[in-house]
Amino acid sequence: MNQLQDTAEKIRTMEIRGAGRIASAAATAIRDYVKNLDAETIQEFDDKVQKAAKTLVNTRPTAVSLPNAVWMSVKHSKTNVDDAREEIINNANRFIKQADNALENIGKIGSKRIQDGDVVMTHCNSHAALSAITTAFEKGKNISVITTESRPRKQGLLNIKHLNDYNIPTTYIVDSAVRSCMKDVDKVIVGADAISVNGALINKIGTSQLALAAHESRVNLLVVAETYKFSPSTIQGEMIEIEDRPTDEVINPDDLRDLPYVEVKNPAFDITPAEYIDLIITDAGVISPSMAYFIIKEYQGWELGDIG
Ligand code: RI2
Repeated sequence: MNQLQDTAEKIRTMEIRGAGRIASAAATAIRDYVKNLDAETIQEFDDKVQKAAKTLVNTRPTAVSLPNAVWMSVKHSKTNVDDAREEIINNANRFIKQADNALENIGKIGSKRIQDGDVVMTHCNSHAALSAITTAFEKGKNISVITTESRPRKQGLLNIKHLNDYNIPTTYIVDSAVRSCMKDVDKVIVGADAISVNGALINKIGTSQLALAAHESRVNLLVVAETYKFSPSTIQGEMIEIEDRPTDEVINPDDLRDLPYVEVKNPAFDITPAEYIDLIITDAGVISPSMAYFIIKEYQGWELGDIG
């Protein structure tokens, strides 16, 4: 359990971050946990696995890739401990491989939507969005990128390092320069923490104002999302919880001393309605936001009528 707790802590503190990375790290933690799990009965085994699963799922509430990865991994149909252990290990390994393949497929598919000469704007640090961008560049498309800083955690710094390693010309801007710079942009490409059944995108705070600015300028907004980032429970009417992170990520608490009337908020994500999204690039292919239900049904096995 120590190793699993360690992974949980790293996800909570964002040492491990990015919706896809979180999911694979959680599946790995579950797999390694069950490998050496002592249990006399299947009931004891299941109880311990459920507890471990909840520890991981409770670390960050928004990225649906996390519960999807965990519940896909721990689901088993066996009645004895050794068979259940084996099934969970296989499930987790399958998920990890699927996630790796998904990034590669997204690169191949997404790169076709980027044209030679494009200036692409991106926000936060999405491995899926970067996969499409770097694959397009590797195919010989002469592109450049504008990346936001992405306050408060400044994931834009990860983008400039990654893109620089690929020799891709990149411009770094503060988040509030998004609208001002939109006149230079051919398309906006962002990742996803979750996509709900109505095709809405939940992604890093600031994505929705980027989407508004793109919409106003008639610039296409492309979302890049693996099929495991679609939220099945939204079929049942569940809302995706927006994570509120510690306010010391935004401002030094010392600066608030003697300011008793000041409150600081740090919502980590926001919601972009489907009408601002031109298409969603998944590892299964390109879809319109209105096809989110199809992905949930075909790739996660949930459908209308499953009311919980
Ligand atoms: P990939 C990140 O969340 C960003 O919001 C990013 O757009 C999204 O996950 C998807 O990232 P955070 O962990 O899975 O930085 O594409 O809060 O890497």
